Amino acid sequence: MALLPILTAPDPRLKKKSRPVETVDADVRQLMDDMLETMYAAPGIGLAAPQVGVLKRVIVLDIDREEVKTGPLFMANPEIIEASDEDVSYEEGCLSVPEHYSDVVRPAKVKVRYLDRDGARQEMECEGLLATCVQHEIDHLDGILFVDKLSALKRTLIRKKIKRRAAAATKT
Ligand code: K1U
Ligand code: ZN
Repeated sequence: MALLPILTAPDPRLKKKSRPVETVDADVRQLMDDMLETMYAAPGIGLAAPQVGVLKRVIVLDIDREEVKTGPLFMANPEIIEASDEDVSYEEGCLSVPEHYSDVVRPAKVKVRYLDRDGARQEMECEGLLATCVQHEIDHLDGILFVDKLSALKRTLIRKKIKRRAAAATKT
């Protein structure tokens, strides 16, 4: 397994749409394993392939909170096939937008269809933090960051901070 570098905004690869995986073969399984190790090391509770510069529709998650412990989840070509009318607001973070946290409103429950690490078709009902996290990761596959879902004012403030930090990093 290998630790992969995590891209941070404003890297243009984070804004691209990822391609579906044709089959879950040994290369895809290796990518999933490397992403899981990278996510644990970060540390984080989810990671999408574009965050490590790979434009494939692959995500990994592992939620370990008092109320829910999922263990490692590997999903290729995840798609939301049902979403609740009820919404919830959750304070989200993102490994590609470090040190910024903001409340994002999303459907409270979703049903996700995906291929697992063995290439078998699965469906999973998600709620709570798992529902929030799986939607956040699927957004990454469509080039959407959580900051894109905030009010224009909040988004502008965060983008200014990101640009200032990127400019400072090039001077050092
Ligand atoms: O996609 C990502 O960048 C990962 C992100 C997932 C996420 C977190 C919260 C709400 C929605 C999506 C993270 O994992 S940020 C780090 C984080 O939440 C965390 C880190 C250590 C322990 C517990 C949580
Ligand atoms: Zn993220």
